Amino acid sequence: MKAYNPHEIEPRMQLDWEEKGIYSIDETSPAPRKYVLEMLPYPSGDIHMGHVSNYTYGDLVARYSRMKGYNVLHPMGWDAFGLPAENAAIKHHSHPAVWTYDNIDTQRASFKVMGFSYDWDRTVSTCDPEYYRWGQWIFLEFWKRGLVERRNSPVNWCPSCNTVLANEQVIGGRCWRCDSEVEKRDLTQWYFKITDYAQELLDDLDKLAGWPENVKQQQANWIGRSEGANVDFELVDVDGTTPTGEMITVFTTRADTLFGCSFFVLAPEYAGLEALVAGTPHEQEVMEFAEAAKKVSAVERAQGDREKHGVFTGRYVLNPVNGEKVPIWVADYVVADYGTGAVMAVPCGDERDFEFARKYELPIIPIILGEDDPLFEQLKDEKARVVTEVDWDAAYDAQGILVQSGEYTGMVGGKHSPAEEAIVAFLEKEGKGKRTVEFRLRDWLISRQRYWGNPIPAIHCPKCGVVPVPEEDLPVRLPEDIDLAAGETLATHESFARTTCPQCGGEARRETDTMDTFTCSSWYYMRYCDPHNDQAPFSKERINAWMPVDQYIGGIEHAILHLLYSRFFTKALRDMGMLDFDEPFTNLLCQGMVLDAHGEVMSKSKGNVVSPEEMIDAYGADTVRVAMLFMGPPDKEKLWNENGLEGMYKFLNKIWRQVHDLVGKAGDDTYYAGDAAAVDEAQVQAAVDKLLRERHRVVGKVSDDIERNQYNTAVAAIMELSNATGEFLRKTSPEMRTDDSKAAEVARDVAETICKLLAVMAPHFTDELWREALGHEQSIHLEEWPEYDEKLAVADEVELAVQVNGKIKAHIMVAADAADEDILTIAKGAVASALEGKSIVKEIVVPKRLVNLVVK
Ligand code: ANZ
Ligand code: ZN
Repeated sequence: MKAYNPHEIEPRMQLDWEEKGIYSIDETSPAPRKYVLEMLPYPSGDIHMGHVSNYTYGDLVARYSRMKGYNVLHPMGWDAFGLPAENAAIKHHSHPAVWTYDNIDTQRASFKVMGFSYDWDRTVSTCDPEYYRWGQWIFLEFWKRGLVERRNSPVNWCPSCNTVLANEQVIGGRCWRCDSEVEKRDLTQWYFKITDYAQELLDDLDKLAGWPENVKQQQANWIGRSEGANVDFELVDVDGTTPTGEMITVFTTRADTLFGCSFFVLAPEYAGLEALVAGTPHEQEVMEFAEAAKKVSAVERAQGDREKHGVFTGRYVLNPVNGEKVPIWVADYVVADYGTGAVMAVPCGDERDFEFARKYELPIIPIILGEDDPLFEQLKDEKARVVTEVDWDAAYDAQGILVQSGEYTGMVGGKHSPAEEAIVAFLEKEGKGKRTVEFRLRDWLISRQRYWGNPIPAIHCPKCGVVPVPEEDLPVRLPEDIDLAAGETLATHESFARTTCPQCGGEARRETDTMDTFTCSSWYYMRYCDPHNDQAPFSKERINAWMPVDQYIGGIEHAILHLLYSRFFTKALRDMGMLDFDEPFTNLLCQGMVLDAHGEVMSKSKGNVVSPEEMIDAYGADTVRVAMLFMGPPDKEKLWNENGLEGMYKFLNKIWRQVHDLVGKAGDDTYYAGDAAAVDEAQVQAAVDKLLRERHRVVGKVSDDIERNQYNTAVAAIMELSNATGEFLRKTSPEMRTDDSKAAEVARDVAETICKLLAVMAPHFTDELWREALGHEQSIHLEEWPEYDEKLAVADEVELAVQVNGKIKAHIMVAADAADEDILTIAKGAVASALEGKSIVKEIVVPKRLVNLVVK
């Protein structure tokens, strides 16, 4: 038997697969289709462990699906626009395209070395004009349908990336990419109206049974639907005496708490703020405060634990339920673009208001109580306000009973409570309020002030305004001659920016912003269905045939951004009549991070990055793949451990030897150490039966584990089959495995089965065994997944009584053909407590009846 040599086998197999095109798709195949997709990588250069795990999982699913008889679409591409390319180009005085395509070449080569089964003919690089052309086309279609808007508003600006960011790209007040603190700037920008789909994006989460709960929860929170009411408070004049007739509206989910409103808060950006304080003694202080507070990002304002700051404006509004005068403050915990940017503060019921009231010594009026509150007995029938302070250390934000609330006293209050409904009904009747629904989701800001992105196809004409680029002029190509290092931008690139107006023919300027790269990754998976189409982004027929994606695999960091945007694109394109489904990804697997051996995130700065290339050099790609699969459930974090690799290499070597031995090709490496002449027929029969049983059980287990995305236990089950194989090999001679006996038949079947099960994990290794050791002509990757018979997987079981000194102490179930030593082990375990401190002097096994242990 020749030794296992991955370094010789792997490149040879890769070449063979490519020459025979075994992973290319046949669109005409009548087989049922399956679309297996991994999130496309950013071409950052070398591959890292996250790539190895993500793509190993996806490749397993694709290979398994093919063996199960599906026509599988399993493509790969590159999310190729973005800032790193631009920054690298500036640093090296080169061009982003050069850096990007170099890196794509490197990564493609690495993926080939890993043996991933992609149809390379379907590759999409988002920076390719043949791709981004259709991104521009989709932009224009969105525009026609009112899904594109250009507007001026305060936007997130990253001073280090020199560009604006979408809300989704601001994480904890910082830039998602470079971690710099994000500033607010007033700018005119382009938006996709994702909010038009807020309700459907929320509702359809219910259709996604194959998505992890936590991802759906994060999306639901991000969309953030709130049912409540807009309530009008009338402004009092500057002297604080006369109502002005002018209203300030708040959004509240808790109209039931109106009787406890002790102050009123505006966001620092509130549009009417300046007019409110103009010419008053408070003007300077308020405007200075507002200026400083604008720097606090929306995300930070939403964080409950941040210290809050505010100032009194000197003005008042009137509470619509009781006519009370309420002081108006401005504070940094109110978000400008949620609701109306104004809040009725109820410190007894809202934690943020509570903290603010404590800090600035504003009244905390108890108007809703739990029945176990010490104040409850005293106030439960109290309609008037008699208590205006509490000694609580937190707000009461649960359901409770209203007190000191006029005619509503005694009603159940809380979100969606009877009291809330009654008070909103009253306000609506009085014309002081209106039921409404608020979403936290904001429109998607898609314009970026960067070169390396998809140009927005618009033209600014001094006469006609903002005009779309005509479809026949697409794509608007990025100019190649740009000197980014010298500070040149699209806006300063005159030959790009200067153009003529498609409507009036007059002199005009191109839009020089590019689109957020997330627009490119919102539909790449659609293009894979029809990648060479030059008439449309894709044909309806092709896309309906392949989509939705059956299994999508990628990082949890995309739980909101990419997945939400893709869902929006799908719905918008559906409404344009381009496709016939509502959701792009039926099943989603979010892989857990691969951490170092100490549980730390791998990073260049920490110097703890493990290089997949080095591991492949040492052990071959197959070992790396199976070791990765074995490390743990794919959706959990995994600690990378070098020993796992060594162990897996040994395991593959063991399988190599066993498969050869099973078909009598191990030569001197055979496991058999016995004397063929002195064979015990019954023992051989038992070994054959047991191996056959294991074979069926393990195929069942591995199939089931793969269907449930539990690849680590699938590997473990194959190890169990290997153990049973070892036992069998020790008891049967090579001759017995090559004649026409039952033993030989089972041996060959098990050899083929092991190879097939492992084929989805270690594709080169198994293909070599399949052809070289098992003598097949064709690649194993054209074979079918092994069948199994559940009935053969379980041994007949019998019940045995277990006696200790003649007294029955337990009953056990054992396989009908279990060996005495196995029965004794199980029996001793079952009566362990009766054996404690005793020594066994005699062990008796009466087959199929009982076990008796004599102890002293
Ligand atoms: C009075 C009240 C009393 C409130 C109470 C809550 C509890 P969700 O559920 O997230 O929609 N709010 C409204 N607009 C705001 C803004 N622009 N910035 C910060 N907070 C704002 O939250 C709705 C509640 O958040 C609203 O209901 C309002 O406070 C506050 F016991 O009104 B509530
Ligand atoms: Zn014009």
